[in-house]
Amino acid sequence: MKLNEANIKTAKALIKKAQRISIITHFNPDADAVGSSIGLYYYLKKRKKDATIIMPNPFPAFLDFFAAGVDMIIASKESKKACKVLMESDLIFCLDFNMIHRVGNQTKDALHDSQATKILIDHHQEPEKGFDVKFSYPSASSTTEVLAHFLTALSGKRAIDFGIAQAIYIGVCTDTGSFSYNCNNAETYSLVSELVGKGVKVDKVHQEIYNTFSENRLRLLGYAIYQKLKVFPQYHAAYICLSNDELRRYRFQPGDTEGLVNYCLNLDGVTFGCLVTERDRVVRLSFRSKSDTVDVNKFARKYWSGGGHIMASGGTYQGKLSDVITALEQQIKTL
Ligand SMILES: [Mn+2]
Repeated sequence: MKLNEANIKTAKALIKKAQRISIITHFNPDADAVGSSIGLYYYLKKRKKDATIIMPNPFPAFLDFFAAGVDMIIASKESKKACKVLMESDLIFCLDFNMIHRVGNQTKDALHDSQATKILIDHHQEPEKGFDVKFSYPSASSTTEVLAHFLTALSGKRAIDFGIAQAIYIGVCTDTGSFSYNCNNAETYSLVSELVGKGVKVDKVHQEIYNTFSENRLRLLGYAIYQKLKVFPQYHAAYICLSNDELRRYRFQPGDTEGLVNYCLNLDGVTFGCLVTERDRVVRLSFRSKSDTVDVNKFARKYWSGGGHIMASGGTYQGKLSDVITALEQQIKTL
């Protein structure tokens, strides 16, 4: 990955002169979103910059092991404060999203209206206008992979210390499903090799991320697969749908359905998987594909005002869960 040199020069100058820097990522932040935010935060702090992380809403508890103790504003809890910080910043880093509204309702207007220069670091396709400097690399495994190249371009390989290396590794590892998709670039493994060289303990990170389920989360997984998986062999599709009531029954916590959609693709012959979850009045949809001929980014954009990547995407719907299911089952027939 060769980052645009003119953009690097611009970013360097912007960081140097910035008095107040904010870092923001997408709503329902995943490990790549949290990892890239924290990695960049450590870098800026080390350079004595005034930097603030704004998380749209709480991140999954399994990320506490490396994110606990990092100061951040949770916009869903302190929206006024979050908006104020955005409006008073002179530089805003936008990480792991490609459209302003992806930061969520609490901060999207402030992010849009803020006079700060906005730098995008991301790997989603077709970022919208509204970012001033773009480091958008859809072929990258993760935003943290782009961030690694960004920091190296700014300050050399020494820029990445252990804390930053671990944050970067977490994004690469989770956004590739532990190196099972989106990871055919030799370059990704060179980066991982360097990260391990910086002290990242791959086994420890995997323990923290994958083997720290609550009992409720594990039982929810069992229930979802046993009772809720619906398979359409003729359309090579499967989906799982979980209502508010069902999630409540298993005392749902953010992150508890992380990775659940991938179980649909465990089925031989199934190339399209979907997880539908109802959260209060919003229905969330996650899509996964394991075939080059099924583009779930297009699917999410076309039907669910969402988007993402060819193999992984998402969308939302304000309305009844039953309406979503009726529509989805029709859409599956067009696959
Ligand atoms: Mn990502």
